[in-house]
Amino acid sequence: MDKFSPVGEKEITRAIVSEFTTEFNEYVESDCIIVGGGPSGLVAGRDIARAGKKVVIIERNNYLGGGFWSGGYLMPKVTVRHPGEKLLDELNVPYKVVSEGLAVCDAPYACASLIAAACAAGVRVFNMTMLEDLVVKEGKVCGAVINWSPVASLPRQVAALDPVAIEAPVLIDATGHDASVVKKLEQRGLIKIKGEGALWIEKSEDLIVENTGECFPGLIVTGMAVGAVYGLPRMGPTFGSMFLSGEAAARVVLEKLK
Ligand code: 48H
Repeated sequence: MDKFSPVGEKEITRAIVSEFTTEFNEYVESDCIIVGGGPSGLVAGRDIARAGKKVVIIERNNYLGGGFWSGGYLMPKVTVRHPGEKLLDELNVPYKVVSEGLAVCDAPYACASLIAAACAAGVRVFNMTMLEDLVVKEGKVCGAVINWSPVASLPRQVAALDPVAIEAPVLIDATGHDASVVKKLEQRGLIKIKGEGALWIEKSEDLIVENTGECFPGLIVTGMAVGAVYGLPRMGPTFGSMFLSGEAAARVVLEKLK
């Protein structure tokens, strides 16, 4: 049996610290910052990175995927209404067509495949990192103020820590129901959020995709955050519009970066 190499504590610590700081330094300035690593943010990131752009996902949890892991209820199956299954085809995720226009697949399989596709495309991920505020200059969003997630739960007197700013000409709010990024603008009276509407599956998904776009100069909104901003009906446990909204957000970003 092969023995492990004699590498010890200090080499491991240096490997992590130097790799992270080099990468972080490089991504202090990106083409696009995506806040939220759920399905819409991952799809958007994948497509933007595939176009050769420098894109970073800021995710407050230690895992990516958001609500995609659990799919629907406490039953890890994801439903996708047509044409959302095209993404499953691209990712080679097996699914079953259970009725006309409705596919079902395993949530962990689909979520893991999407994360792998985003990473393979070149998306950088800063997890355990949360958006605290925005950089807004002359009426345009042009950066994110971030901090490590555990800092948020520390008492103020313990953690009198200054946040960290990173820059990009365009940001995406992919924070789901919370619309946390747009909320930062609302807190300053720069925008008004309508709040998510009640469930209406047949209406919801087309509206989410149609309304995906720039909601404030420099800020694109995608996924469930679109519903929260514009007061659109929600769709419950079905995910096709999250994929299509992520694709639409990427198209808007790439157009702006031209
Ligand atoms: C860093 C943050 C912050 C922050 C939040 O909820 P998500 O999965 O979002 P979407 O829009 O890609 O997908 C929504 C889908 O999961 C869903 O809930 C559906 C389809 N619901 C329908 C219905 O009717 O209920 O992911 C958002 C991600 C999460 O991972 C959060 O942890 C993260 O954003 N996040 N990350 N800083 N301030 N706020």
